[in-house]
Amino acid sequence: MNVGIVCYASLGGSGIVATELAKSLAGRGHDVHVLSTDPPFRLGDYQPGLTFHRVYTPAYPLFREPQYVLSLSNRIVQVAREFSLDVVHAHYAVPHATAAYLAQQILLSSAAEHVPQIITTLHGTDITLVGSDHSYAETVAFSIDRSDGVTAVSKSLREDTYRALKVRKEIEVIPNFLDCDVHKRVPSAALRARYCPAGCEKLVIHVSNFRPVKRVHAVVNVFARIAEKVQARLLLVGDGPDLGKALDVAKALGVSRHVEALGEQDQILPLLSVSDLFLLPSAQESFGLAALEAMACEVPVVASRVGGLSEVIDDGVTGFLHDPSNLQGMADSGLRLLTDPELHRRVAAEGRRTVRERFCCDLVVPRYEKFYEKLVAR
Ligand code: GMT
Repeated sequence: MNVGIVCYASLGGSGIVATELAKSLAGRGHDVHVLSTDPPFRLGDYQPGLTFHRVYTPAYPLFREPQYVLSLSNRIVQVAREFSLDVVHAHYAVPHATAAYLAQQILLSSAAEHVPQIITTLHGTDITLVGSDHSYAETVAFSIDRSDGVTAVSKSLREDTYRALKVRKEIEVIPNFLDCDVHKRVPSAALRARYCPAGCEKLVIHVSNFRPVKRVHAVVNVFARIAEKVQARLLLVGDGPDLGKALDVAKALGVSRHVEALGEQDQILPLLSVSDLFLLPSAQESFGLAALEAMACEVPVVASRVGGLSEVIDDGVTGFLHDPSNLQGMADSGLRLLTDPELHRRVAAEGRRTVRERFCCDLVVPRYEKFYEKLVAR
């Protein structure tokens, strides 16, 4: 099949999933075309069957507003015509579902020989934060409804979509996934010693884009409670508007010297692999790809019981979930994991097993293929 994949290039779950899907589909013999403003950071080296198409949005001095929807639709039309796309798969509804729908209408009105089916995958904040905003909701709901096929990354997100938007379209749940051959623990004593030197016993980690929804202040707060009982260090991986706030909280709680901010990193497997505990106290999380990556590396996760996280983490078995406001509960679960080696071993192993049994690309990508085939055959 000839597949167009539209995604954001910036660090973020939807771009990662879209890129991994593109690579996996190309590996399975499809002709895959990724459309984005920049090469997504996980696109990696040349791979046969995988082509990147940059979306340019020219500036004009009279416009204060970037015209991304227009330039993206235009690029989809060009790529669809040139490569006879069977499917255009828009990751993140805002505004990708709208641009894809517009491109399809342009192709239909020009009596193009080949008009692709439009698939939209809902990722989370495109519904829960951005898409349901009063300023966008009508257009987003319309564009989702007009997609030929719609998927969501969790049951929770599917329900949120029906609740938050006037969407009637059937939504199929296809969970996020990882390449399990790549996403696994790769221990390194030297790296461990670098981040957890003499005097440090345990390494706690948080990876995100440091936006308010991630509640990074809560990460530091939970860590400070853990650090009262265990000699631990906290690695903050990623960057975003709330990083400064997190470091301020660390200072206020007297744990600054135990906290290290590493900024954005495109190689997180080595960092996860030397860690003992992952904290994810988000306000909302439609899936929690970061938690899945940690579990794949045998790092137990303590997270909020919100959104789709309970579809990824089996509370008490593959990690621990708490109400977002229950920071002491999160700290207690973290301490249990860090001080009980048998519990840690069991939860880490169960987490890894869950990833292997339910979330590996060889299990999930064929579900996307089937979804495409069903639509293309109509
Ligand atoms: O919040 C992010 O990390 C970015 C956002 C995105 O779309 O890039 O993440 C959402 O999509 C991810 C991939 O499907 C999910 O794993 C995240 O849970 C989801 N984020 C939220 O719902 C807050």
